[in-house]
Amino acid sequence: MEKTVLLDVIEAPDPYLKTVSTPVGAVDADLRRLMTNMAETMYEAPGIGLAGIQVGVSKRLLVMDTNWDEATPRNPKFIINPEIIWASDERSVYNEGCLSVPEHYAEVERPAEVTLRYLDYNGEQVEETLSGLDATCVQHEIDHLDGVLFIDHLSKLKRSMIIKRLRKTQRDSVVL
Ligand code: GNR
Ligand code: NI
Repeated sequence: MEKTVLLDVIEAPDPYLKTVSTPVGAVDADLRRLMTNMAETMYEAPGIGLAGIQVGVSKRLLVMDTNWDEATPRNPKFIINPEIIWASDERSVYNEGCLSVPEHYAEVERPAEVTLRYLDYNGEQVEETLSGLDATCVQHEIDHLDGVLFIDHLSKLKRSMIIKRLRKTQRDSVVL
């Protein structure tokens, strides 16, 4: 087993985060190594999900694990080329955060349940219905694959306030 590598997470307003990611061609050893490194980066952050584009890879893949804590073993879900094939009319609201929008949180409304079709870690096709935080998280991640951040679901005023604060934090953290 090779050593895992922690990846740098790109932060807004970096325009790279607006990239629409392209489908993965083959689920091979290189892709699995990338996904393992993404999972390690997610757990270290810590976060409950991570999309390729956040670590500079514009491919349609994400990792998530909404259940883990110190007492629960890690059980990352690897999701490649996801498609939402059904979404509930029922909505749910969650106070979302994002590793690419550090220290900012806001309520976002999304379908409460979604059915997905995707390829797993082994390249096998899976269909499954997610609800609760899993449904919220996977929709947040699929948004990343389409170049969309949770702040894009907010009013223009709230979004621009957050962007302004992010720019200030980034300016203040530059070491001269
Ligand atoms: O760690 C994360 N928490 C979170 C909380 C509510 C809704 C979505 C998320 S995903 C986020 C990690 C991240 O930025 N994934 O892209
Ligand atoms: Ni995010």
